This record gives sequence, structure tokens and C-alpha cells, in this order.
Amino acid sequence: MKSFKALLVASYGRHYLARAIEGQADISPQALYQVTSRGKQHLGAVGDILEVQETGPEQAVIEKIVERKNLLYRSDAYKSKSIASNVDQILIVLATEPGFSPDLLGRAVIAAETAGIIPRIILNKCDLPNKLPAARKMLEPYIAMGYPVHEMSVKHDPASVEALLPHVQGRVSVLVGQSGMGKSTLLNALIPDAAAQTQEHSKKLDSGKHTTTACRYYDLPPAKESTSAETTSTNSFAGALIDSPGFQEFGLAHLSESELQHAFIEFRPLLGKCKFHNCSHGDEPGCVVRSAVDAGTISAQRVELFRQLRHESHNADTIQAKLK
Ligand SMILES: Nc1nc2c(ncn2[C@@H]2O[C@H](COP(=O)(O)OP(=O)(O)OP(=O)(O)O)[C@@H](O)[C@H]2O)c(=O)[nH]1
Ligand SMILES: [Mg+2]
Ligand SMILES: [Zn+2]
Repeated sequence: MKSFKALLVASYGRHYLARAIEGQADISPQALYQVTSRGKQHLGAVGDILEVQETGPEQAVIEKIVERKNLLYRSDAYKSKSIASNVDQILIVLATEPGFSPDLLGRAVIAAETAGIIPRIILNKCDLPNKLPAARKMLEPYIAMGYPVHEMSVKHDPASVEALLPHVQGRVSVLVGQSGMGKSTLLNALIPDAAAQTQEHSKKLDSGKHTTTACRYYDLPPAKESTSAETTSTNSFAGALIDSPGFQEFGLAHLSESELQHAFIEFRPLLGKCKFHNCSHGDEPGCVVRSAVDAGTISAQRVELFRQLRHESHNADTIQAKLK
């Protein structure tokens, strides 16, 4: 039976679709395979490079997951759910309406920081003026910390989509956000044949019933050469977007206290300066983080988020210890 390398392009629970990577003998490039995992040790994530073994026509089983550059996932005390792997950037899609949760935004940024991925914030539906000032207000701490924020109207302002292009070309970006923020609308604006790519995935599956819960990998079209049409370099990577289903919760129970401290980038200059080395930045005496809040240089909301995540992480440790 043939073994070859494939890119995991869609994930439905423990069922995956993977696409053969080009340039392998006896394997038609881009061929799609239904891939299963033999057991828990081979749970895949969209973006994984797999070594698979063919088991039948267009069927294969995972033999190995090539070491990941990074893995973005959520977790509570009991289980974890992967979102994507080997990504360069996370696009956090927010909207003026329905209002977004600042808690989820904060968690997505922390997830990105701990995975070593650049977060880029998109505020969509800026064509709806009523809630724009409130949304901007909630983003102020993130702008102050230097995170890139793009104000967009994917539906009504094509120039705002154009402006995002240079930031997604040549990179693998994952779209995350609550339901209804406009992730799929953005995907379709950036990838005109996204619907066709989805169709091709669905055709390969026995039924389309899992479509709404899937994370999927989409290829960006090759960049248009504005200067001349003759030199379209066919070998350079155009980039990709990974769409994820909207979620309401973003548990980060797997993060250790130290990982958390470092993930809050505005805390970094103050690390180790609190009186107690394991300061929770609550009501301990000599807390420099709280002093920074009082001085207005750190947002109180971010410290609240830190305390909440720290609490969830400790809880998960306690539960895990009891289960052992
Ligand atoms: N006014 C306005 N509406 C928009 C804009 N972009 C998207 N929408 C609308 O917002 C709604 C939700 O968009 P989707 O792209 O389906 O949202 P999503 O984030 O993919 O949602 P899930 O797939 O449920 O996670 C749709 O009715 C879109 O037409 C925009 O720029 N302005
Ligand atoms: Mg969607
Ligand atoms: Zn402190």
C-alpha cells in the first residue's frame, strides 16, 4: 500500500479530508482522500501535514502527523478541541452588530500569543454606525498595546477588503470569532471560488451533514500582478484561509500560570516586580500590575481576564489531579 504526504484540509470530529501534496511519485497531485485516525494519538487539526497510508480508493489512514509549527486549540478541564495548526496568523473577526464579547476577543488574543501566532483584529460591519463608537471604545486597549485593528465593511466597502489583502497573501490565516460576525462573508470576498472548494469537500464525504461544524482550509487565488501579466510566478505560495465555526466559549484551561503571565504582553515589563512572585494581581500588597491599572497604563478589564484565566487553569489542574 502506498504511503504519501497530505495536507489536512477539513476536519469533522475524527473524520478528515486530506489533499495529497504535489510532487510525489504515483500520487496525483491535489487528490482528496477521506482520512481516519487509528487512535487518540493521531488526532488531526486542519493545517496538519500528514503521512498517510492508502487503504482503498480515495481512502487513507494517518500514520504520522509531521511535527507542527504551532497548534491553536481551546480546552476546558475535561477535553480540548483543535482549531488549526501550522498557521501564521489569526484573524479575529468582530462586528459592530451583533455586539461582540470582549472576553472572547481577549481569549483569542491570549491563545494566539501562547501559540506564537500573530493576532490581527478585524472590526467588521462598520457600515452600521450606531454601535461603532462603542465597539471602538472596547478596542482601545488593544490598539494601545499595538495590535493591528482593521475597520472593515466586507459587504459594502470593497476597498476595506482590498486593504487586508497584503496581510493575508502568502500566509496561512485562521478566521475565528462568534457566529454572525462575518467570517464566511470575508472568506468569500477574499476567495471567489470558496463555494466551489466547499462543494468539492462535500462531494468527497458520504453526506454534507457535518458541514456546519467543520474547520476548512481554502486556497487564496494567486496574487494579481499589477505591473505586468507575463511574470506570474506559479510556484510561490498564494496563501490560505482556514474558516472555523463560530463559537461562544474559548476555554484556555491548558495554559500554565507562567504561560498566562507572558501572554499578556503589557504585563511583560512588570514581570517579577510584584511583591509576591506568584501574585494574582488581585488584592495582594505590593502589586505593580494593580498600580499600573490605577495609573491608567493597563486596562482593568485585561487584569480581570488574567485572573479569570488563572482561576480556570487552577481549577482544571485540581480536577485533573482528582481524575488521576
Ligand atoms: N451590514 C453588514 N452585514 C454584514 C457584513 N458582513 C457580513 N454581514 C452579514 O452578517 C451576517 C453573518 O455573516 P457570516 O459571514 O455568515 O458570519 P459568520 O461569522 O461566518 O457566522 P458563523 O458561520 O455562524 O460563525 C450575514 O447576514 C452577512 O450578510 C458587513 O460588512 N455589513
Ligand atoms: Mg461562517
Ligand atoms: Zn501583581
